[in-house]
Amino acid sequence: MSDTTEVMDMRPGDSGAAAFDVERVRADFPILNETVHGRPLVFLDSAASAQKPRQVIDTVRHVYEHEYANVHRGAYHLSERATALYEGARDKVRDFLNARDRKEIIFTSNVTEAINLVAKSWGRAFLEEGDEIIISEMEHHSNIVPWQMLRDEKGLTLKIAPVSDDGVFLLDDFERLLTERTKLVAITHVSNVLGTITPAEEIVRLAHDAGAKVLFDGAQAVVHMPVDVQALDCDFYGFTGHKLYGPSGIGVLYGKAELLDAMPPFLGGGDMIRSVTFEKTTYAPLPAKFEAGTPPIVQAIGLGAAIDYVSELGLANIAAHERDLLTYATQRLASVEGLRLIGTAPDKASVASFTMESAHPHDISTVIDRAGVAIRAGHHCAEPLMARLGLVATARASFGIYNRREDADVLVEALETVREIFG
Ligand code: 7TS
Repeated sequence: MSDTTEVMDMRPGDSGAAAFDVERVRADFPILNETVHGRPLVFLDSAASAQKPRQVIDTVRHVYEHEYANVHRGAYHLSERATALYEGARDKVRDFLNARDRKEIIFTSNVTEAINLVAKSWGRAFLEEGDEIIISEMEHHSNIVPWQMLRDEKGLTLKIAPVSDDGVFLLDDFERLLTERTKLVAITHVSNVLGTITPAEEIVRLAHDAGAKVLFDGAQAVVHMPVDVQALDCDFYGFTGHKLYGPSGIGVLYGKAELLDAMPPFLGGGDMIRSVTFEKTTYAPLPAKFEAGTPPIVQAIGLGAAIDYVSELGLANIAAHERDLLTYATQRLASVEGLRLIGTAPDKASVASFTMESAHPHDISTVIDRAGVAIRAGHHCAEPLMARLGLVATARASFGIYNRREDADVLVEALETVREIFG
């Protein structure tokens, strides 16, 4: 974060990230022309699901109108074209994550399914009673529940790495949890509630030194910063398309080839087999082994278009733009009397959770909706984190590529109305 003097000098019209033309970006998102209760939409809930640029919408429409058929099946022109587009999207994801090989990219329906795939396939095959898995206090339910289910099925131990009151991942405490029985560390790369960017490189180094594999839930990370799975050296990495300005219904699991090769299939059915008789089935090689049934064809192609879109903007430019927004919004929010920011780690993505003395987060959200401002209120599918922080809910404003400083101003103005109503 910039120093205070710089922050105090900021004005709404300033461009903090020169390489980034936010107005040009905004022009690509048709939904930003909507009005809500007669007011221009101020969308601050991209952490739940991001809006889609024209380039993604047009791609999806074009495929349905001109290039749609089932993939990997037909020896006819249209099916071959759809297959080329679908497999082309896999190449884009490979590039985006800098995976070594395209067969390390498995399409799923979302990150939840990606994590479940690892739990149900790798976990069932390779973990034994008494083995340990470490997650953290700030996980989304989708990186908690699959491991609890596996724990109960196999007699494992689930250990919880703590975070500090301000939302910092406590690396020393994490290190102390590692033992020779630790087989997996499954941690979020960016917290959806606190915005904390976890120290991924150090987590991998410590976990690998202890002989454990590492999975990152990258749902909130890939949207805010460049991710290189080879540089990270993580074993699994999952993300979800709809937060990355792509369609819903598509997610990605990256896994190191040697691990995915050794893992049994997750779901059985068409497309994942080499041959089937009633006595015995042999399985297709990667990545098909993990893609049973007709996949989310157009969603994957749409994700490819979203990756093209953010790559053209540049993930480093996006990160700089959002850092500027977070700094500005943090300073503006701090001016609201009775408002408490939840999650103030120094290394943080553009997510601002807060509570207000006078109003419940649901009331905050309902009141500011009247001003056209969309935020999320609730436990954010992170109930254990809420319990750890002694809260039942927070209000959360999350900033994406199309947000500008004015959005933070409208938010703060609307929060002043909340204060007037609730005292
Ligand atoms: N992991 C993290 C860190 C998330 O933020 C989310 C969604 C998920 C996993 C699940 O993603 P899905 O696409 O599989 O559903 N988070 C949120 C949120 O913060 N508000 O709504 C959804």
